[in-house]
Amino acid sequence: MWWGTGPYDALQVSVGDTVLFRTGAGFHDVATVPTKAGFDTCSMAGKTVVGDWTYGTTDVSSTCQSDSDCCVGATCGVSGNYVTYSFKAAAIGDTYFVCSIGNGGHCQTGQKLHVKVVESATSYSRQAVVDSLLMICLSIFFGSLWTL
Ligand SMILES: [Cu+2]
Repeated sequence: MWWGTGPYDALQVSVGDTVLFRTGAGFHDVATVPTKAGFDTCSMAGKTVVGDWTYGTTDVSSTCQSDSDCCVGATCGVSGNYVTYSFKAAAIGDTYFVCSIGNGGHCQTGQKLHVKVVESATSYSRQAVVDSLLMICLSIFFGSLWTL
């Protein structure tokens, strides 16, 4: 995900997937807002900054360093001249990512992304297997009725 040239369509991923944000070093941050309404209107109320860098550098900013929600573990990284933030889709649900720079100004230009986490593909295929087994059992059952 190139972070900076919105608008982006909502992105659907599976549990266990990772979404990697990559952006120009120190010109943008990565934050989340708690509601769809806040996302739609680019309201930064209740925002959580999850990745932030000193302006024009690949260094994690000092405010980020003293914030337990920001660049936790290995979530923030450097890739050449770019900085990265990786979001691990741990649970089903919606996360509303925005760039909060300019008190929502960057968000207004389309720098925001709705990530929808759905059940993992593996679970879906398991469900399909269960369904097809059920169909086989039913057809055996009905098949035996015909022979009675
Ligand atoms: Cu930005």
